[in-house]
Amino acid sequence: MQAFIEGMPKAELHVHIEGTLEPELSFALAEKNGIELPFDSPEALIAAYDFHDLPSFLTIYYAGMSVLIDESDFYKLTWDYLEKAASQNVVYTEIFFDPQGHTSRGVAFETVITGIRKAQVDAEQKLGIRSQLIMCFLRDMSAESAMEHLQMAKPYLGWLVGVGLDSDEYNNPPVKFKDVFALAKQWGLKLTMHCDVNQKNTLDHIRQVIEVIGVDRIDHGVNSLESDELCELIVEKQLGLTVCPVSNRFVVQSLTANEIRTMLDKGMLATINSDDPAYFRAYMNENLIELQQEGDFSQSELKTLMANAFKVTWLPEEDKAAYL
Ligand code: ES4
Ligand code: ZN
Repeated sequence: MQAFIEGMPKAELHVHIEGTLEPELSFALAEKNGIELPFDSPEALIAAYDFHDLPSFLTIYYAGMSVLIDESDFYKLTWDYLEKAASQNVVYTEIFFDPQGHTSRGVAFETVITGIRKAQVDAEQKLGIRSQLIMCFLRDMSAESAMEHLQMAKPYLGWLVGVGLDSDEYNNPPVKFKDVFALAKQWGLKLTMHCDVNQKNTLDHIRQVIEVIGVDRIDHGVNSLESDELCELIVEKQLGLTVCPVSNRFVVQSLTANEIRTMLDKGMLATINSDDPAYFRAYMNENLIELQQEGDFSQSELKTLMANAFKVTWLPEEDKAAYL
């Protein structure tokens, strides 16, 4: 089964590039940039990963970004992720980035997006892994800040396939960003938003992303199973759900294997993803292997999960067909 999983051509649709920052690279960049880390070694840094909910994770995740300063840092971060993903037979990936996590520290938008883009182009040429970029807004910052960042992205629209919404969901509903997402849609960008697992007002948020924002996909969205009506809407609209099993374990102490199987049984387009693989210590293969073990998934179910991912990618239809 492990060999089957490792050998499958895979697509990943929910991975935060800042969440792929490995402790070893953190140390190398800290040294290069003259930044002092409050740990003696990469191992000590990993030992300090103490996540039990979204806020406790996000604190560590944002602190980790402090070593990313110049274009070459964003290049190396992205290159290393793409190299790792390619080594796991990921043939296509849609990558999130959080520009506000960098501009708020004085790093220019252009520095961030150019470093990421150059690595994407090189990785496609040299490693054969194709990728597209999704700009996320931090939902615990203002709608005005999100709008400013959307405007900053205007000269780079050709490098973006869509926009997303991440960070702390508490008291930050999707509708807060209605105008920002409406403009992004007008500009031809695809839309997705996080509806993280077990957040306050989670069913309201899922309803908002579908009915008010009009998203093309939902990130996580596991709690939709609590409402037959929302499940039916998700099936009817053929919305992909980018579920992240190992990430879920930090919030609900489960890889949500039962929920993922229920989604498949209902005809919902569930997909499997790594979210923040360096922090959660699990890339695509590890997510799939652990999920298979928890839920005793068959090869046919795993194939369905991966076919779902290719179906709901934001590739042109004719390119999608090549993978299905
Ligand atoms: C995230 Cl797991 C998770 N949830 C919300 N926002 C995020 N950004 C990076 N990882
Ligand atoms: Zn995420």
